Amino acid sequence: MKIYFCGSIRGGRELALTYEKIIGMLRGFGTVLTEHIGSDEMIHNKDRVLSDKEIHDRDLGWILESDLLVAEVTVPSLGVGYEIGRAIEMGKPVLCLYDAGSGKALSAMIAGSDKVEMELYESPEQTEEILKRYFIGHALRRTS
Ligand code: 6K6
Repeated sequence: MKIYFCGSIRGGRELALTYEKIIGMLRGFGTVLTEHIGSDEMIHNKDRVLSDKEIHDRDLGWILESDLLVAEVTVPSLGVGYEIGRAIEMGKPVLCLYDAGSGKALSAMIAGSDKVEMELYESPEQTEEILKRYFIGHALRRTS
């Protein structure tokens, strides 16, 4: 199972630690293609040498290659919104995680889309239960 995880980079890094925790949990369900999103150091070291076009083309290639996309959508990010839209176009399943206690507004284009599965959480630890439920359901849908 190849998982593409999305989280804000240039939109703001205040939830980087949450991304790191979610990526750690996702590793229990498959290969995370975008492990660097949880680490400021990796983003700077790995991508400092890449142009924006190279980052865009590489990331789209990974979305195409992935089995599903998991997006943390609390911090508004143009890149995350774009990736969700492109993944939907490609027919990929999309799970969105949103911190309901963050006080941040979620775009209607995500909250109102019936092409994404939206899950609200109030602490990063809660996402573990959400992911377990989602991946068990996903595996069942694939075998039925
Ligand atoms: C280093 C410092 C600032 O930017 C970088 C390197 N940039 C990126 N590296 C890897 N993935 C990226 C980069 N910029 C955007 N992305 C993709 O878009 C990721 O897969 C994220 O899910 C999403 C973040 O978009 P923004 O708009 O918040 O940057």
